[in-house]
Amino acid sequence: MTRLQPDDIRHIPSCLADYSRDLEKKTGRSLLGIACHAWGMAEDRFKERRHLKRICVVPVTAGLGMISRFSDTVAAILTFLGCRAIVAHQADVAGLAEAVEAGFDAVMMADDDRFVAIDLLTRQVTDNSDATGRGFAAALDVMAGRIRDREVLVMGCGPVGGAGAGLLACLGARVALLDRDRHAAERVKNAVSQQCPTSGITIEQDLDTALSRHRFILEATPAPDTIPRARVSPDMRVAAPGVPLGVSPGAAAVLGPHLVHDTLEIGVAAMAASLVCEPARTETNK
Ligand code: PYL
Repeated sequence: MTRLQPDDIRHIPSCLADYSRDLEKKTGRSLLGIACHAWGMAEDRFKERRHLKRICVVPVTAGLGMISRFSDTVAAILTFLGCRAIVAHQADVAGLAEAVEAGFDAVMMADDDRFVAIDLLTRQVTDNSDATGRGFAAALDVMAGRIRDREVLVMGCGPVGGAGAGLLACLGARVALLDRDRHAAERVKNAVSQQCPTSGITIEQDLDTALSRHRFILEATPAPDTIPRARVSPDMRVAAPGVPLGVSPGAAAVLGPHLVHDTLEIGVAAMAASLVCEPARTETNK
């Protein structure tokens, strides 16, 4: 997982309203709408319930330490969605204890390996990688005007790509996987086939061939410029959770409004939707 830098998130709190409007123009759904779609839940249900969960974001100093304004940015996204969220006054164990002792319903915290939302009552754990993969898959679904029966290329078979592939398969897409590590692709294929037995999952061998065959792409690699200008056309739709952005500047210019990418917003919003609405892990929502 790529570690965010302060410059990756500095802009987020002041741009959330514009970003949500931009998403609505691109996909027909707002940031809140895409987050709900990631779990197959209605926006009204989220709006009815979002005040019920008091969320405490706890900074974590372990490993490489805190990222400047990371916790504030997470709290800003939650607040923008109408959730009740604050950042703990202390970090680490003291911050977690502060949240529990103050009666918060959930905590969100990240070290260098995992970023999770924990419901302190139900004990549900929502991982940012899972939420991000589902959120961007949901964005691709609405960009495509429903992804059912469409062929989708998932680039990058890590936790984010795997979660996105799972939701896309459960939404009825014909998913093709691509990863430099074939074993990673095989692992995702096996996991998705169990999650969604009716899905027909294939594995692509070659990037250029795969890009030439697919209009709908989930780019979930940690590498820049995996999709070059020469391989894109205006009729393509790309959802790109990968950090840094895997679409080259030239390719992004061609795609224009048909590219969705961010560094934290959709993933955190999908975590919030999972916290607030506690989606039952049904077929689509596993
Ligand atoms: C959650 C992000 C999404 C992409 N990469 C992930 C990352 O940067 N993880 C590290 C987060 C560290 C946060 C730090 C703090 O400020 O609490 N421990």
